[in-house]
Amino acid sequence: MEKTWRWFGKKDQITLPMLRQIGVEGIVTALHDIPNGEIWTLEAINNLKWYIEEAGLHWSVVESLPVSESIKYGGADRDELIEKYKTSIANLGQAGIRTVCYNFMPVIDWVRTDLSYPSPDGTTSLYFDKIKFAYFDCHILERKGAEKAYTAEELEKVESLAAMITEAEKEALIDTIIVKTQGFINGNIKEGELNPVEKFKQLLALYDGIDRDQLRQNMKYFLEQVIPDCEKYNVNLCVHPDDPPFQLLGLPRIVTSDEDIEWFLKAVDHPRNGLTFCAGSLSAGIHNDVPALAEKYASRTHFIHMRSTNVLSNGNFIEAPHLKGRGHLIDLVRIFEKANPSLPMRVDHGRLMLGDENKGYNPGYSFLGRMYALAQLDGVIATVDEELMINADLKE
Ligand code: DNO
Repeated sequence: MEKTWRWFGKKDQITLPMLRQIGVEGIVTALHDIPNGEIWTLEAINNLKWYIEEAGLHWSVVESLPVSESIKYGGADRDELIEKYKTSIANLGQAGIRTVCYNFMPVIDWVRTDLSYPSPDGTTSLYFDKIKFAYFDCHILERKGAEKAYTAEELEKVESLAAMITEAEKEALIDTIIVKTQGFINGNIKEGELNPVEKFKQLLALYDGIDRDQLRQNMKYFLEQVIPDCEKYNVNLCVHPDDPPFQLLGLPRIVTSDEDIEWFLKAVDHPRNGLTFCAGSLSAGIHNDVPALAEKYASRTHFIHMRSTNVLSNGNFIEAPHLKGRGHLIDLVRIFEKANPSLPMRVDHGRLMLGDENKGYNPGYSFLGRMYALAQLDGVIATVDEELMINADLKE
């Protein structure tokens, strides 16, 4: 595997020279300053590419080239936006950047309710609490019909929470779910948005009447137009699974399971149409057997996210230490090293440890926590490579 790292551009306090010191080989980044839906010009791409190369690294993967909301729900301007997307793909291909990650999640990208959930060892990690999320859905968004998504027992717990939650806790929950986790990844709601809940409700309304089938058709429509350009410009396009991989807030989510993955790969059956194998996202769905999915889809995987979770009996999930939990990352290294030892891989979502918590990193993207996980994975990769007798030349 190529060891890559998600770097948030020139403003990232974790600098490229720091990354070289810890054994990172390739960079995963995006043109974060370009508004969603606008063209990535060759000039802007090359500027960042050369900056990375001057530090002795290379730009391995784009994460993400965001797919505008209108392409997902099928708005009137979707063809125009797809044309712009195609131009960005062509420019990336011309600059020699071969792997582009995106997602097809309506309105909201990844979802967590806590950004620093304490572990007994003193580190903290990200957490999803189903009751807090249901409270957000039923009491903050006041979504019509929301109660149908939860059991009577869960709704009872939601009411108990509603009776004791403070205003400050409520604000923090809103900030976590729709602002802090979304802004830094070019999401719909940015830091500083004055009325995030109202904005969020308007976005949800765009999907009224759009079910899983319709969203699938819209994804197919998008892929049918974009994949020929990926072929022409030698770009691997790889969708990120929905995180978490289940339905939320009445929105359709269509990259959640074996059946879903098989569907979109067949919808446009071309090697350029592939998957970002995010072990963390997939493992948060109790229906997913992560190593089995890796075996099945290794040949259509273009990029790997190494992360793991544990799903609790009450429906909550927690980010597990990287070598534990439902992700089974050791098995995944074996599977992917055998399939293609040059696949780009990044560790995802480190814990906050040893002072990370005071640095203001983007949620999930600590320095020491991620470096620790990378070192763990590095050891596993070296061991597996020896087992498989993969030599250094093969990894060129
Ligand atoms: C969160 C990330 C996601 C991911 C996008 C890819 O930490 O895993 O935001 O980058 O979904 O499009």
